[in-house]
Amino acid sequence: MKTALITGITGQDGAYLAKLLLKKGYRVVGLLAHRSTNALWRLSYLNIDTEVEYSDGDLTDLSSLIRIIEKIEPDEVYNLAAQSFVGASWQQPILTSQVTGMGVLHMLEAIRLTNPQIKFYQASSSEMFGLVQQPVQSEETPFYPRSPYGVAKLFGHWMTKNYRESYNMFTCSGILFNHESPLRGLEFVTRKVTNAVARIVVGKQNELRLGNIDAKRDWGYAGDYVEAMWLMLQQPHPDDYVIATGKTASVRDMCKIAFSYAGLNYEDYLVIDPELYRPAEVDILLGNPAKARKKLGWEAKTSFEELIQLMVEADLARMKEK
Ligand code: NAP
Ligand code: F7E
Repeated sequence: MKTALITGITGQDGAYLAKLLLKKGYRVVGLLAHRSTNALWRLSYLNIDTEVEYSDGDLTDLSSLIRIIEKIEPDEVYNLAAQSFVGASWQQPILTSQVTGMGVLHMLEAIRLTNPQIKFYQASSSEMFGLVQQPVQSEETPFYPRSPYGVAKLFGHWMTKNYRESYNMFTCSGILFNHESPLRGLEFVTRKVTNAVARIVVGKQNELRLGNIDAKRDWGYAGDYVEAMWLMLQQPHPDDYVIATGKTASVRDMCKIAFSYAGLNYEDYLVIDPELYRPAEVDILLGNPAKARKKLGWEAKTSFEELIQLMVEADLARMKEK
């Protein structure tokens, strides 16, 4: 039986990845940073909260990472923990750099010092492309991050590559484009919209305030994307891969679809709030997943429309349960 350590186990991807690895027969241990009282809600939603083991630690505390790795002896480490909300990275640039950037180095060092044979996955991001240097972004596209979050991710990305080249360690970076689900945090735009639709339907809300609705993203389903993380660590050689759908849509398109599932017109509820604009925006992202398709046999299975429907339905169901 293989053991996997997942950091960010309480986040969206941590929950879906844990479910996938448990299904594959792994022993799954989650790094638990203990920040909220209801930290395990996503794992409970997927009915796996009691199947995962937990170990207390924090990505900013190298000693906690070394202690955990020595104790649980993982075969694979999936580093998903981060301050992952781009908007907050302007409010907390130093914290974001410490967790999302330096945290990666802490984990790489913890592995190098304990057992450099451990395979390592780093959650890199399309935010590293930022002000895009090519209309379609692949593994070869130059980076130009536009937020403290994107800059921090780029540090982690290059460290992951550097440890592969310096120490011959099995380290992989997945450059994942936006991926969403019913387990997405409420601060991100897709879930903010689908949750608002459900609240409007039951009369708990009568407007939705958004920022730049002309921004475009390559949006996929998180359940599909965690498969790619696992596949990367099963290859004969470590490498970096873009994971995307190859399609892009605007926030406006997404609103239109989400409201229409509930028989509503988004224009009747939307209020543009200049306060929600970001100091520097990533206007458009569009990924080319050809390498992942060819080398990993991976492709996105869920369409954008299916994804938004799934999210609206889940939020409507939650609203009815209350
Ligand atoms: P998420 O839902 O925000 O989860 C982030 C996780 O990191 C949470 O479990 C959080 O724990 C944990 N965390 C934060 N600070 C920590 C610290 N100092 N020590 C240990 N754990 C800490 O993010 P996600 O959407 O699942 O994304 C997973 C990873 O992929 C992140 O690294 C993100 O930046 C990256 N990524 C995401 C996307 C996307 O579209 N979702 C795309 C590209 C890359 P608490 O619950 O206790 O706060
Ligand atoms: O914003 C615009 C906003 O916060 C998407 C993270 O998972 O994906 C995510 O980062 C777009 C932006 O995601 C609101 O300006 C308009 O253009 O949902 P988001 P993100 O910034 O793309 C990448 C790949 C990651 O790695 C990150 O961890 O939507 N937008 N109005 C808004 N966004 C938010 N959040 N809220 C609004 O009211």
